[in-house]
Order: sequence, then C-alpha cells, then structure tokens
Amino acid sequence: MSERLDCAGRLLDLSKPQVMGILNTTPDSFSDGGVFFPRDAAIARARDMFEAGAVIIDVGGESTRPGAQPVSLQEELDRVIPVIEAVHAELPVILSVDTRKPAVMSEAVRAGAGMINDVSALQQEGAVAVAAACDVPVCLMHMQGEPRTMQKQPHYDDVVEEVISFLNQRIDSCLKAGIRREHLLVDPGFGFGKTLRHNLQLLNRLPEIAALGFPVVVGISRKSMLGKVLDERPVQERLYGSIAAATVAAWLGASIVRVHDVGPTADALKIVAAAKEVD
Ligand code: 7PJ
Repeated sequence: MSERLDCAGRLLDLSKPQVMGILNTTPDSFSDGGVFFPRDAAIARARDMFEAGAVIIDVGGESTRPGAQPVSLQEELDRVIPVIEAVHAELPVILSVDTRKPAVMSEAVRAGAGMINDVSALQQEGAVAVAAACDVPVCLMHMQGEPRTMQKQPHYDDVVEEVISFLNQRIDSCLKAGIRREHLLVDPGFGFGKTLRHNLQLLNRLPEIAALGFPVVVGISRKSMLGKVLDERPVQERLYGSIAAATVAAWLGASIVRVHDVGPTADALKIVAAAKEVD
C-alpha cells in the first residue's frame, strides 16, 4: 500500500490515519434562524473543518440515511458542484464526492474533486467506466440492499466474510475496467443494511478488512449503532461515542475516518498515530 495517494494533484498522506470531514449539502443540513444561504454555509463549514484538521472533505448531495428518498441528477449536481468548485479554489484540501451517480462523479472531478466515494461501490450502470476515466482514487463501500429499505431485515451468515467477498468482487470489476489498484479504497459500510451486532462484528474484525491490502475508510460518526450501545442516546449526544469508535477503528487499521466532528477526532487520531509510531 502506497503511503502517498495522488488525488488529482493533491497528495494524501496515508502513513497515519486521517480525517475526512462530512460536508452535507442537502437543504435540511444548513438552516440557521431562518436565514438560508446553503452554498455559503457549506463553504464556511468546509473552511472550519479544514482548519480543524480534515485532510479530505467529502461533499454529498444525496441522503443515503435509512429510509431516504432518491434525489434527481440535476438537483444533486446543483447542490454539490458549486460547493466543490468554491472549496477547491479556496482551500488546499482534497475533495471527495459522495455520490452513486456517474454523471455527478465526472462533473465533480471536473470541478476539482480528487476522490470518488460511492456507497454503492460503482454498481450503477456506467459508474465503473466513468470512474476509470476520471482517474482519481475511489472508495468502494459495502451495502446490503438499498437505502430506502436496507434496515428492514439485514441478514448474513458471516457479515465480515460476506463484506470481504463483495469488496473483492467490486475490486475485480474495477481492475478489469482499468482502474488502477493503487486508486482503490474499501469501506465496510457501517449502518448500511446491518444490525448492531453486524456493525460491532465489523468493527471488532476490522483487521480482516485491512488485510485486503487497500486503505480502509470507516464511517461511524453519530450513527445509530452508537445510539444503541449508549442506551438510545439521541444523535446530537453521540460525540464521545463517535470519537471512541473512530479511535478503535484507526487502532485496528482504518486509514481514513469519515466524521462530522473533525477537531476532536483529529486529536484522537494523533494519539493513535503517536502510539503506533513508537518502537
Ligand atoms: C458513509 C458514507 C460511510 C462512506 C455515508 C451517514 C450516512 N461514505 N456516506 N462510508 N456513510 N465511505 O454519514 O450517516 O460509512 S452517509
């Protein structure tokens, strides 16, 4: 695994665990006291996360939360492209685009994105070819089912083995389409068609996923698995749980943790890196 990943000209240092800050551009994400400037608010948020230690900012315009409804191509483009363009021009940060749509991937990379983050692992028609043409790193995430229904009845015989087998299949398809091996990252997809037990098994056995030999991305921040472990704690009270989960994941081999709370997580990952480095 290479220590430096070229993300459309901006280098990602993978010698230590790094923070990916979540930048949600869905309209319900930025409302403050009735004054509503989604684009400016999103850019200000990117600036804050960069200053707090995010080396990647993941821009998404489609909610993939359990039960979420689909969004049109034009709507998704209108949400993410101006934000990617503006943040790319202002900050020396790597931008990733969180999308399942091939047309959004190519437009985002044209606008300055240096990474594609796809919760459906490039399974949409044409996505693998478009990602290959984009020639930027791609995060392949596992999901069982689709967002609208995925939490209804998740089932696995062995969740870790099944996630690994799925990722291996997607890796093969990507390599066959000409995506470079060093451009691939993998993510077990916490909360995407998984019960609490499945999520905890994936976290406990994260080293098996890291053993695939690709950088591992992990997204647990504020997710319901934390609320469940913490006796139904509501989403706005999951900060400490989120930091603990990020710390455990980084300790067990995650290269990138995707989080809302960048500053506290960056501190935690510095402790992980310091302890891992010493001999
Ligand atoms: C993930 C993601 C994740 C990656 C979301 C949320 C749901 N991308 N996009 N991994 N989750 N790679 O943040 O609660 O876990 S959206």
